[in-house]
Amino acid sequence: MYHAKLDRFPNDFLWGSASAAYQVEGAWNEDGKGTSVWDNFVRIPGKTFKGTNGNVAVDHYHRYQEDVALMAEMGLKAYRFSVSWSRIFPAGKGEINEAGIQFYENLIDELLQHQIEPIVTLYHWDLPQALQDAYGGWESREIIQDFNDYCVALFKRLKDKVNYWVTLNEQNVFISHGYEQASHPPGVRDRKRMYEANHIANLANAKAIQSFRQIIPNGKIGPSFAYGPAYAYSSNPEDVLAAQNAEEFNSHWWMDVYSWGVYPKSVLKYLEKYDMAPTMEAGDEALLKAGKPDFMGVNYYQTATFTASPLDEEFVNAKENHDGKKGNFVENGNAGLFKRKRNEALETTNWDWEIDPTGLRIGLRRITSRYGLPVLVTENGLGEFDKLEDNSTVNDDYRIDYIRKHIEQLQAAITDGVDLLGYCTWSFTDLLSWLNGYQKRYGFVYVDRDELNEKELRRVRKKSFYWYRDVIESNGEML
Ligand code: BGP
Repeated sequence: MYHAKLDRFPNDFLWGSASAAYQVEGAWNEDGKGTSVWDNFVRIPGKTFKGTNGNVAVDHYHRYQEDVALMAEMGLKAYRFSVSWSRIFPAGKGEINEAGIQFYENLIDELLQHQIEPIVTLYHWDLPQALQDAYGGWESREIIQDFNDYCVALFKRLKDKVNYWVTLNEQNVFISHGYEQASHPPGVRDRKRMYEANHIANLANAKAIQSFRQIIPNGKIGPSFAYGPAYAYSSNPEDVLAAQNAEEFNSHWWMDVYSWGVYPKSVLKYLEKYDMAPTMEAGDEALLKAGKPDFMGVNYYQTATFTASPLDEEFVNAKENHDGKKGNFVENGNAGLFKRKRNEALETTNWDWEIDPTGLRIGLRRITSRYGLPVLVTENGLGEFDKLEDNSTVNDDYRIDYIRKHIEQLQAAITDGVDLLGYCTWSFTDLLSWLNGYQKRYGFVYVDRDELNEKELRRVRKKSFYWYRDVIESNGEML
């Protein structure tokens, strides 16, 4: 669809930026915080790039006022951040840790004073270790009640201050990395357990939304889904079918449940055949159906391109690129369903992520036609090496170019009819990339630290900082 003239961004469009507790806060054991599964996982040798961890991260916990002042200077309209469950309930449940909740209240007050809309993510992967130990975390139905109690505590405390809430960040990522690839906690490789844990996470998500309706009836809530729209490698119908398989297994499997409370039929039938289907108990379907979100949160980084894969195909384990040395792509997939190929039409980042602004529009369109829900882009951005020049600036024209092209596609999507609430870049300041250390940078604000040396953690405005400020000020006119 080409348009002679594009619609404008709505006047209340949420120009934002995002982060997650473990990646920015630091203060991992301060003010009564309990240990999270990530606090421990990063200590296992070989799990993260150069053994990096978030003990100090970028020290947002102590420097939030300075960071919010920078957001205000930029004119940011919204800031998405996550609450660390083990700050609120150090053992995952029980008594509220007042000092922990106070930190978030202070942060929110600071944002509101500067007219920045807080978008609160309830779960961005840092599960209290106590719940992992007590009953295996996401593998037990006990977590549904505990997650609900934690969410309700936050809803009640923050209901007059926070309108926008995100339930689970990238359930598809933390579940598949945690239980299939073993690259996130709890480091399991077992697909049957993965589908069980995923079903329990779906129930927890739905229950939290159900509670939200009672406590904050006028607020907005939804999950953040890591959506990588599937493309066919060629027009060969076998490839088209492989892409459809990938879309159903990798995306509809989650988004259908969020939106409609049902699993896609063909995937469910396949899992039943291989004895991997999740256990459905009485009441599950009703609960899933009661958890309909107000919007689909979308974290978008790239599309994925697929070709057919025969039943007897064998895949080598995909070699992950965590050091920024380009050219590591290895074909991988699911025998009998699909095989992922490099899309030669697209450039990649140094971490081998394909750069595809049009894919964002395609994804937003697919969500709009299939689910009819408003969309909030909760993450999008470029992870790259940055160079601090003259100790005072970073000329990150590549990041400006990346974000500009994605914003252009947002505007086209709005013109196509997508109901878009806002756009949060990943990220505001530089931060810890879970498995890639500190050298893979995403921010508008450079943080002067490296993998092993925290230095002074000085904040430096990058060129993209001033550029995004102008974008916001002109409501997307000046790109
Ligand atoms: C998403 C996560 C973010 C962030 C981002 C960039 O999957 O929600 O927390 O990390 O990806 O990924 P990475 O840090 O691996 O480059």
